[in-house]
Amino acid sequence: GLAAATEIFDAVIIGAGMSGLYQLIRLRELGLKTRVFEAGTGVGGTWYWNRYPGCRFDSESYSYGYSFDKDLLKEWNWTEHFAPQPETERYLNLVADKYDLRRDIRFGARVKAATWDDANGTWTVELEDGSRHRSRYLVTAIGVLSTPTMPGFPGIDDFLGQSFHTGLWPKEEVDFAGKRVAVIGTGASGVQTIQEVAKTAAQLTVFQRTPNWCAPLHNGKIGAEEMEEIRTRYDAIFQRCQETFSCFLHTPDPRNTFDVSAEEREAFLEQLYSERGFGIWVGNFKDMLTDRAANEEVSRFVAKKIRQRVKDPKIAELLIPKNHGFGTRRVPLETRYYEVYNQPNVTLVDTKATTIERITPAGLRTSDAEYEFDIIIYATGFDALRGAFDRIEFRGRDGVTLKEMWKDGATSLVGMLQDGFPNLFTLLGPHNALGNIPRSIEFNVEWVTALLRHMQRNGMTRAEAGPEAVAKWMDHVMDVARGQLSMEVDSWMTGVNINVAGKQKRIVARYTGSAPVYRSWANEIAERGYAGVLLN
Ligand code: NA7
Repeated sequence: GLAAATEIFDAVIIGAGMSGLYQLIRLRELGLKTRVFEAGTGVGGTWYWNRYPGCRFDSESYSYGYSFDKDLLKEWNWTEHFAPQPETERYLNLVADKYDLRRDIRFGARVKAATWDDANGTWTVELEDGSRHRSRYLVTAIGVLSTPTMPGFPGIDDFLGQSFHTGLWPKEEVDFAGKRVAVIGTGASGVQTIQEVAKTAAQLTVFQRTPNWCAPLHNGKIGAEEMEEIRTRYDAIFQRCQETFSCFLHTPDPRNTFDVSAEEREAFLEQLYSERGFGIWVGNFKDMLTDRAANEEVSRFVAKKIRQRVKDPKIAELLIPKNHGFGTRRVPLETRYYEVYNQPNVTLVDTKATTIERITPAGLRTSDAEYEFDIIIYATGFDALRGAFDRIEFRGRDGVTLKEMWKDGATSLVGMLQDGFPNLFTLLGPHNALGNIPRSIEFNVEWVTALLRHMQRNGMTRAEAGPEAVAKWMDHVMDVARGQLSMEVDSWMTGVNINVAGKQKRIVARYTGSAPVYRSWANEIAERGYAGVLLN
């Protein structure tokens, strides 16, 4: 009960990743007494947990950092076009130092439950250590890909070697030299891990169930001079991120695939394939992700590249997706990933043909072979989007849990407010613009901050999404998803995770519209005095 609650805050933020840190900075400006609860022992969220070899983002570094602090932009140097995890973790630690954020963060504090007390107008937040904390406002900054999932193979705990999930990688260095290593999973994390581990492992066996369409990252170092030049362009860079479809520097080409001659098309695709970053995915012909024939054309081009890069034609065919088109799932960006399969120390196992039956003390067993390993790496992904919410018991105004309310798919008002859950602000909550995520993080944090400022000024203490506004927003979410080829494919983007009970069916799990349209919805609500938000 409330009597047991020891501390009362104006606001509690769950998570000290990129969202939580920035939200803390903004809430301090409002004069709110704020406490952040963070499960890890340091700041960084995604960039704290994902320390696996080769981990980096696929956004251009200079488009990824915070844009709100001009001095920070002057002071910080990115050393690669796509910074590796240690650099981004260092960056977020610098932010925490600069703003002296750690004094308001409690580390090693995992939130278990949060219950709204309607009589008092407060949340009671319960940690796994049993402690309870009361707060008027509750902000979730718990990430979109932050709940790692393990496969359901029997015997996982019997393995006598070392095993790791990419999203829960230890801080200690893991040495692969001379080791027999298995990687299970070939999503973005698996691809980055594989290309790194292949450099030193004695033997690397990759267990692939579904191949993904990967494309070259074309990373490179940023020297002092280039960094100075980039710095002069920051305003334009961040301006561009506000204008593009998914907040990357790349935006769809205004032409349709078949508007141009076959030669022109080939030349354009060659150019995209040779350029840095996500251009080939989000800067391609504008009909590439909605028109089947257009998509097949691009898929054919990328398949040709894979066949050129992989020497053994049988392995090349295994690496080419057959049941989904290019870009209909997240495109992993790679650095010599396909060439890894030309190395004598690397083997590819197709687990659709020969399924993994169990993990054994010595390694693993498939339907046709027995393998021995020193290290097994699970690159098996996350219970994405809703997963981070499902593992905390949020109980709202009517005693209903968020998990119950969302059982057939999450709902919200612009991803940030919930009907029946007063004063719960869900940063990057369901159906938010994703893409180059920090841009949406800044937008979300600033939107929530503006709402709280509005409430302060008007003597209000309660905000909740109104049901009609939620219904209208969700209609829009469903509308924009129609006609997207990605909706026909199983992936975390369509809410499918074979390792999680009840998540086998495709749903509209993410917002498929553009970030500018997303922002215009949220901005319009604010501009109309928070129309559709119940305030008092
Ligand atoms: P992903 O993209 O969800 O990839 C997970 C991979 O693990 C994928 O290849 C899965 O195959 C495979 N997997 C998962 N469970 C199993 C089982 N039980 N057996 C065999 N293979 C399995 O996760 P990532 O961490 O790579 O990336 C997540 C996002 O983080 C990424 O999109 C970036 O935006 C950042 P499947 O495809 O399901 O057949």
